[in-house]
Amino acid sequence: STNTSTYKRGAFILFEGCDRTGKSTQANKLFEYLQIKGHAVKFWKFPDRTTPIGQTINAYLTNNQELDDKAIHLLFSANRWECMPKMKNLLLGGTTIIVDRYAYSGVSYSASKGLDLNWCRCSDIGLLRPDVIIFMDLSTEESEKRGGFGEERYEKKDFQEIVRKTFALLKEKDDDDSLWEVLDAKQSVERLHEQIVEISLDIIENCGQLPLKEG
Ligand code: DGP
Ligand code: NA
Ligand code: NA
Repeated sequence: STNTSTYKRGAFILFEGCDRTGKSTQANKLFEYLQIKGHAVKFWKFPDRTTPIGQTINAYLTNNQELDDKAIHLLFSANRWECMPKMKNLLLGGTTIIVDRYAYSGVSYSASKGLDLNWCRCSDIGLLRPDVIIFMDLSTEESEKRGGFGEERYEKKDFQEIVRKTFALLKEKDDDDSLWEVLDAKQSVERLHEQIVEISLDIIENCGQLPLKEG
């Protein structure tokens, strides 16, 4: 017999933030933690550079290909859309997904180049919504101290400064402000991990009763 009362979908846990804020480190640590504890969990990284669209994005980010700002924006968005069926199936099947970057990076990075913020949001309308956004917040001075930025297109101090402000604006404009967990990324790796585990276990425990959100 089916017992719907014990059915639980997976949680969609999203990490967002500027470059060099420790996002990927924490996302990976959380993934390993949940795996060891026996949770059904998958890790997802955007942009997913392995698909044909992702390969074009990679060529753009590594400065090997030029593309119009709006065209690359739409490719980043398409890269998320192409993953939706798989992500949706996993979540409905009870697997928690830890996602490193998503549409919030999409809007923040593109709007920071001067594209209209509301135009930037359009192509992501209808994507699955995360259950929580763990936002790793760090001043650009601090992130630069951490061994400096890399060689990729957006990894420049002045630009990162604007991206950080745009992320803050997105949080402010979000109707669902409770979705955002802003963490001070200056703390130690272990201290941050403890907070992230606590937040995530709570989300995993409680999101099961809620439908997946699209919008
Ligand atoms: P990462 O692999 O996390 O270092 O991301 C690569 C770079 O691309 C990083 O500087 C952030 C940026 N980025 C990630 N997603 C998007 C997006 O959807 N749109 C734009 N314009 N930039 C993005
Ligand atoms: Na990067
Ligand atoms: Na992306």
